[in-house]
Amino acid sequence: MDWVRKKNPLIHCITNDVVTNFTANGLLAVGASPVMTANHEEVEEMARTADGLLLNTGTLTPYQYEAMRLAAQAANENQTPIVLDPVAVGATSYRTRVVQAFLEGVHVAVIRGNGGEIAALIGMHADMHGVEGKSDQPPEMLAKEAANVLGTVVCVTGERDAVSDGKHTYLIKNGHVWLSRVVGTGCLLGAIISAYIAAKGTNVDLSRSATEALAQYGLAAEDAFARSKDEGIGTFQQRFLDSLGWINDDHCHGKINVQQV
Ligand code: ATP
Ligand code: TZP
Ligand code: MG
Ligand code: MG
Repeated sequence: MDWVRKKNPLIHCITNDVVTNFTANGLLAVGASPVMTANHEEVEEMARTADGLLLNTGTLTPYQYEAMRLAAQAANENQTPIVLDPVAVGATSYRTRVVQAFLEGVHVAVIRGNGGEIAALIGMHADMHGVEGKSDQPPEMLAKEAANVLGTVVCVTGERDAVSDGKHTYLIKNGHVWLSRVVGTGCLLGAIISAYIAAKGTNVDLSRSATEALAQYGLAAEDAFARSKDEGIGTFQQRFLDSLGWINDDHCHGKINVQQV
């Protein structure tokens, strides 16, 4: 996270009601500055000022959808990178329909979702259970297919994570299963990918920047588990924020489990 700490990017988040506080604290921990607003009177101005825009559909309403559209247009005009977390796409037809329509009008740099959400977004079979979702496809194949169909970098997360821009595909095995027992860890990951690519700049290979962000996030979770396994997931959540605050490139040396596939 050294790049993020050096640049202190401002990340404008239009995200869900469940994870707002956790996302803001996680962004601060890695050295970014969060700002949350969906107010139609100011979203365009805020998106123009920001270094990155995170859009998360977790508690999507028609008002918030319009805020996302306005902010995304301003971000596109300003070449500010957008990260989309299509939470629960595939769980209801409304979400699937509006997120697919949204992607026709704007360019997003990175999409991050679980296997079910990414599969549903491209019309493949998805096994959805509210915000949780799985695909029967291996993550690396799904990420590559979705990247080609959507023309963007795609991160598919779960037990193993995959990142693809359609040409280059990476498999990341860092992480811990306890991440799936704390709400908002997928949502925070989207925000941290946004901070990472905002800090590194869009001239740098986005799939590599996203891969690095995922691997370091996973390592922070491994570190947090080692320091909370005798306590439980409440302590794990706090230790995870601690680890995100400490993690740096030196700390990750030799522990990153990434392969190009
Ligand atoms: P879901 O709602 O289906 O849990 P999500 O949007 O919360 O999805 P996840 O796929 O859980 O997102 O990913 C969040 C983080 O948790 C990622 O860093 C991912 O690598 C990690 N993760 C999820 N499940 C596991 C697991 N079984 N083992 C290791 N890491 C995991
Ligand atoms: N309901 C709507 S959004 C949300 C819930 C439970 C949070 C989902 O968070 P994550 O990061 O996808 O687990
Ligand atoms: Mg989750
Ligand atoms: Mg999610």
